[in-house]
Amino acid sequence: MVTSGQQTWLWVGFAGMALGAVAIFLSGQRLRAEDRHHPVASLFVCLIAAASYFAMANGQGVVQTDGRTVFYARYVDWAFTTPLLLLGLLMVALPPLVRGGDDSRDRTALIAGTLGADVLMIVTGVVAALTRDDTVKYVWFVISCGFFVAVLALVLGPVRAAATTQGGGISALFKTLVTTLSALWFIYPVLWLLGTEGTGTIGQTTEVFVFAVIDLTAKVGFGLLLVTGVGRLERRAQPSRGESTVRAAATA
Ligand code: RET
Repeated sequence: MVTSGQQTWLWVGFAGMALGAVAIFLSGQRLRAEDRHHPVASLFVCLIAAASYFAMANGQGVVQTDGRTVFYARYVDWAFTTPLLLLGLLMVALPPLVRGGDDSRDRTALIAGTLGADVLMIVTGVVAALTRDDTVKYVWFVISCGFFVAVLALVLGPVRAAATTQGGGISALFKTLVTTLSALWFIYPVLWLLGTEGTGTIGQTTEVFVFAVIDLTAKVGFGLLLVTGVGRLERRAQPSRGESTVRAAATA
């Protein structure tokens, strides 16, 4: 059951995501046209989450399994928003292509690997949340954690290596973004274990509240950090007309 206390936090989540979408859109409008691809992923992250919070606040996307309340709407949200968050990060990290087709195939493989592992992390996570048998549930949880490790390994390995080959400005922005992202993403499996999906150590209202706070930070906070970071880089790199900031900063 969704209590009225939980509903309040879900409405706060909805309002925060909707306002976040407006804020990201407006800060995106202040970027040069050549750099306005950066806010797109972050904008849709907030819009998708706003839809998910709206559903949950109205009692939708929730099921009772084994006497536990599972908000499966969260996983629908995450299945789309976590790949988009990663795409936003990759758009900053990956340098402009130089060897046309060959580079672009390598790039596509890296993106496919990162997003593929991420989607599997969420899908196996929702299966874990909906499993009644405890042993099977924790096996799914461990499988999901394995995909989480794969995402982190790709982001902190080849993606970080690509970012550091670019100018100091881009690698500094990447460092800020990747530190924020990894610190926040670690909270999700911990909260899952402590919440109703896992051990039920913390109450459901606390869980709904903490999820709303980290969701807002990981989506709106991360999006604003990315867009304002690109804006700062834009002023420093002074790209020429028609040239993106990432390209100018990489060749500076
Ligand atoms: C689950 C449970 C199973 C184990 C793991 C999980 C990881 C979830 C993550 C979610 C990130 C969500 C974000 C949402 C947007 O703001 C599915 C909780 C590893 C990392 C960043």
